[in-house]
Amino acid sequence: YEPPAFDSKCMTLTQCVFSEQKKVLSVNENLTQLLISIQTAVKAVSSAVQKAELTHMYDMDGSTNVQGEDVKKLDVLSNELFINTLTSSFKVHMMVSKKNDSMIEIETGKRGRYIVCFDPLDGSSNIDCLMPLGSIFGIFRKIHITDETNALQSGRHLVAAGYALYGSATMIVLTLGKGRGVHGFKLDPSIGEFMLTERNIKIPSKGNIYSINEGYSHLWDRYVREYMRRIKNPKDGEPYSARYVGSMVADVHRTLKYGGIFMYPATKHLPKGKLRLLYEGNPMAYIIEEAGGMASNGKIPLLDIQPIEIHQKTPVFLGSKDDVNELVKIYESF
Ligand code: P6P
Repeated sequence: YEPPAFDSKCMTLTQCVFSEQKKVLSVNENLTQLLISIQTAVKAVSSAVQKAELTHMYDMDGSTNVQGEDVKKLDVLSNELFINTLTSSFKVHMMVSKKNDSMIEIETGKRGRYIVCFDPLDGSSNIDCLMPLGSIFGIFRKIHITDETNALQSGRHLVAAGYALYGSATMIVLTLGKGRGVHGFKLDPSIGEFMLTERNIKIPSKGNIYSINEGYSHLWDRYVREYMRRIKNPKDGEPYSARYVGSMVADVHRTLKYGGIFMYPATKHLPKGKLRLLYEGNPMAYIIEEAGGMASNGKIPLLDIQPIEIHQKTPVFLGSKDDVNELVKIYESF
């Protein structure tokens, strides 16, 4: 079954998702309501981020989160906005948030059929210096009675994934998978709608930008060091350029648009890497693969990993297919 191409005549994110749902009548997917709630959360977070300094939301709230990081007030607000809007959609059975130690149950009367794994405000260490921030989400259908296993589905079972980028504009990049492409929607604050601005985004098959925190180069595995040596001192062609914001959504969005490779490898002090599989690695991998790219933990595709713990970490190598493939081949040769 080849789903029809994305309906580019539609204008808003909600109209586009609704028209997509109408096409795939065989599966009574009802993501529209759920994605409306996510849009509401993103609009509210965007507003809070824009006004953070004016509303004294920059400073810490004095606690540390499950990741052991200092919690900023904006972190707390963003998490509550996502939890409350998703709960009030009546479409969510259970959630996993980066900011909550355990999974978030929904009261029985408000439960729906979807599982949402999200990072409500990624890159929050960059809040005070006005670097771009993001939100990341992945959506599964509920499959098991026992809740924990519902969240521990491999990325291949995602039914939708997306991110919001709070930068010079607020944007949602979304895919419903299954060949229906990756699409970009920019928030028009004057009407409060996300408008389709980039249809069927495809990542270049090869790029010339690498994105990694080189401060940890002495802690990388040999295959990563060898890959970096080759792209910085190529036998032929120009060396790659370095770009690293330190905010995953910003670094991945640039990689999606321009090509190249984003890497957060395992290091000696973080043997499983830093990024989390459920709400950072998998949603981004789902988007990148749908855009024609590749996402790996160095050995296997991220989407093939069978999760065993909701906050488990994974090394992340994603971007242009040729670039990620070259890294994986070096891993295999060691
Ligand atoms: P490092 C931000 O804190 C984050 O979780 C991701 O958004 C980003 O890619 C990564 O950590 C940056 O980590 O160790 O380079 O500062």
